Amino acid sequence: MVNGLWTKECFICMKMKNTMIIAIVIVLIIGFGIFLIKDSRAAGNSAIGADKIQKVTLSFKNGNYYPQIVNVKVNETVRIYLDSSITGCYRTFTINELSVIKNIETPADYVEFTPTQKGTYRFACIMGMGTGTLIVE
Ligand SMILES: [Cu+2]
Repeated sequence: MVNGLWTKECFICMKMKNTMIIAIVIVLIIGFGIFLIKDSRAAGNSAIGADKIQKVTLSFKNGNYYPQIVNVKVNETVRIYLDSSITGCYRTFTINELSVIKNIETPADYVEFTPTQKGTYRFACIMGMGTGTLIVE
């Protein structure tokens, strides 16, 4: 009788152990799945970071480019967009010292360059009416 009860308890005990193992396996699978999703997202982010394009959009405010000061990092590609508030000759964007000159025809268009030296550069429209400062750090 006592022996029989013990066997029964042990059977329940074994069942519980199996349930625990299954539960642990499920938790591990879910955990691994989350890890994979996070890992793929991280890979996506690093891919975006890998091309390191510094995107800047200028607009028109108080008769000039806005913002007036643009800060960028050295040796990383800079891409400058001009939004739809910028019109006329202000769309022909120049940075003489960096040999940048481009008529940026639409807000989707841009001019791209990579500053290789730290410093302060003047950007301007082709006629020099609109101006601003590019700080390369
Ligand atoms: Cu101008």
